Amino acid sequence: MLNVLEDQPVNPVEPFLRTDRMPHIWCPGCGIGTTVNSFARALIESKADLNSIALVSGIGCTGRVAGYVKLDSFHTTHGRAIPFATGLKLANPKLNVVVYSGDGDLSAIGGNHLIHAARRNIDLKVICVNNLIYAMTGGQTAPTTPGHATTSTNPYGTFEPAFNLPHLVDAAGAVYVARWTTFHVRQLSRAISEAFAKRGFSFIEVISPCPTLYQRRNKMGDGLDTMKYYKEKSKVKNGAPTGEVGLTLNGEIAVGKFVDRERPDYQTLMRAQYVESLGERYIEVTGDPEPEMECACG
Ligand SMILES: Cc1ncc(C[n+]2csc(CCOP(=O)(O)OP(=O)(O)O)c2C)c(N)n1
Ligand code: SF4
Ligand SMILES: [Mg+2]
Repeated sequence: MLNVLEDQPVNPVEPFLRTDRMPHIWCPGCGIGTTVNSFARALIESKADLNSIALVSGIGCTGRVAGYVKLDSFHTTHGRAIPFATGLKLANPKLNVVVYSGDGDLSAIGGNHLIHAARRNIDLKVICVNNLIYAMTGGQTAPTTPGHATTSTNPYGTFEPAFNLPHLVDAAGAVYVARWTTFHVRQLSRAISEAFAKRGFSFIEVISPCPTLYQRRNKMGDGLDTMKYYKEKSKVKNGAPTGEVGLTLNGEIAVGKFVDRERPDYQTLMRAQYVESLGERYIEVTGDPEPEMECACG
């Protein structure tokens, strides 16, 4: 007899998820789950060794990703995903460390860590889900909110100049910088695979809808309306100067790979410096387990 449940095809992304944690907390039409789908597909395409990956999130709706992926994952404090990830990478250089967090977590409270990790060229792959607000806490204005947008803290419209995140991390020294939207699922997967193949600080911004707060307050419709909006407004501009890709309330969304360059990463520079200064006295941190110590007491 046909067992309908057992004969259901398994979604290729399912093995990468902690399905026991479902249903997830994200609202209908939210873009965060779409980004996780692209991330899982990038893991499949890049044939990444899942045991070598650690994923670190901060706090926010996006920060919940750490709880849903079936990887070694860490849900850290607000704004501290990058320093936590930096510690992981330094202690175990063989790890592929992914930071997966929101625009507020990474560029507001965590903004200082973001620019210094880019400057130092720490080997991290940062995926920033940019829904243009602090969603989890009620849709407050973030450093990424475009001028004139309405938020819970600016009900008459924002007037602060917003961060252009690709420009910020480019200027600070990131070696790979791309932006896609949740409409561009394949391009996003490819960008994540490329970041996995790159050594140094990679930053992928994903413009993503928050239909519950940002889209609703700005009369932009639901999740599907936003997909149509992204399709209509996006323009692929690979290699565009990042100073020219800032976002506005209803203007063009420049997407593409903006930066792809080579620069020695933090650990390469650290090793060279210590070898020069200490010679044979330098003992490299490998992340391998310490050899068993013999007990002096016999
Ligand atoms: C130290 C501290 N300050 C403030 C908060 C409240 N808080 C939680 S999430 C968040 C904003 C998250 O925004 P974002 O990173 O953009 O994530 P989103 O929810 O939009 O995905 C804030 C301010 C907190 N948890 N800890
Ligand atoms: S509040 Fe916004 S960002 Fe958070 S889960 Fe709902 S739609 Fe997504
Ligand atoms: Mg946000």
